[in-house]
Amino acid sequence: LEHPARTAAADLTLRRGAARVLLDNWTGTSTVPSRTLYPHQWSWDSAFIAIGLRHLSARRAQRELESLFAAQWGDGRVPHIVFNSSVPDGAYFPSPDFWRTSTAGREAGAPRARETSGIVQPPVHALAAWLTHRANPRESRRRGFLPRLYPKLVAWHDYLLTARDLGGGGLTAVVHPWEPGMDNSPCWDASLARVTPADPAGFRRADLDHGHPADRPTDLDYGRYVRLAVDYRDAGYDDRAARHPFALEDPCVNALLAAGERALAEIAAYLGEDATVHAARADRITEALVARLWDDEAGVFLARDLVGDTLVGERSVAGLVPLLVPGLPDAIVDRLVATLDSPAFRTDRTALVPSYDLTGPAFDRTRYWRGPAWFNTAWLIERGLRAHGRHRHANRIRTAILETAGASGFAEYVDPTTGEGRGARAFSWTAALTLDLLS
Ligand code: 9WN
Repeated sequence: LEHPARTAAADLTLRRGAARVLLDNWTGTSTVPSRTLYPHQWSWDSAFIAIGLRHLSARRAQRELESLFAAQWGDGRVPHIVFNSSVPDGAYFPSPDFWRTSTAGREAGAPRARETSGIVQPPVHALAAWLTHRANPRESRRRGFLPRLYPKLVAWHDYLLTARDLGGGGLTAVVHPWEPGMDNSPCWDASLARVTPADPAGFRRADLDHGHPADRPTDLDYGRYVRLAVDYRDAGYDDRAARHPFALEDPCVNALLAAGERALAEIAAYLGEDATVHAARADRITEALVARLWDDEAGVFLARDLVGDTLVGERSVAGLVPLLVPGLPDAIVDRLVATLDSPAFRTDRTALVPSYDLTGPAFDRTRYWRGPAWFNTAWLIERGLRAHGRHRHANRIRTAILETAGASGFAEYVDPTTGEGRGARAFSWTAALTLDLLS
């Protein structure tokens, strides 16, 4: 009744296709985002994947998160990639011999027996853990899932809110464009312009073996990504010692942290631990998000560049994701919904939200995070709209996710003006979040 355009038969076919992707991409302990482009374990991918996988196998979904947290560092950080040692070095760049975390990250508590990256990704994990638990509380209890994971989730959030509160305003900062998970967003352009790119002769991009150059970041972007990562590595991944020429507060990352603290409050209450500390933290992050990143004129949250202490005047999907945060002031929710409905973020072709302002100067309909619509951000916004009672808007996005995921073969992202798939196919979080919306 809610979605008259879709039939039960279409949903069943879609569910089977999504399940197939997740089964094919499972390695035995975790799920690769893509067999071709991303043959290791990624941090926020694993969280989204668990959210879908819980409907197929609660046990696998738990293991997805457990395998990621098994590579957590002593200082609490959860690395953005956990490398699979059986995959050849040349299959993905940058590989373990670039990050060298088991040696360079020793002071910061990097695992000695595993290779990982040294940077982080958005904290979707507490939410994923709570949703995974709720999918099958008996299996969760039997395996002691939450009692084992809870202290690790707390240490992870502690890292983000202490070592990474570089602005001192109660928000967490990203120090590399790979950290917010939206690598080449126009929001980073001005900050990245200050970074001297590394010599392109010093590295080889494996992504171009599988991805079309027009759909991927440029060589100049990569030169800067490499420079920032090498400098961080050479500072021992120590946030006090590192210079951090690139340091920003991102609204999507901080919204996920606030939502994550709400999830931790639920987990703590369930375990009989003190839930009030998490609820208070969620309130504080929400207040800081509004005070430091809300721009009423732009109608979205903006990133704050901590080097110049200025808001970045580019509107991206990251600025709409705070819809996910419970307790956001009503006036801001109204304004965000109006922005979603405006020509900047709404197309006739697909209700999937573009990653960047359709009317903005840097808009590019195929290039990765500079315009294409992604399924994870659409899912987060759908969830946020629903939580704020905006069911009509939420339904429109839900239908678009289902239609576009199926039609594109579970694409990594799509051209928002045509709905055409771009990037990898059989992409795990696209399949996982489709499955979640169907369940
Ligand atoms: C770098 C795995 C990851 C996602 C990111 C997405 C892309 C990597 C890359 O793929 O980034 O981390 O090589 O381009 O931008 O959000 O987690 O799916």
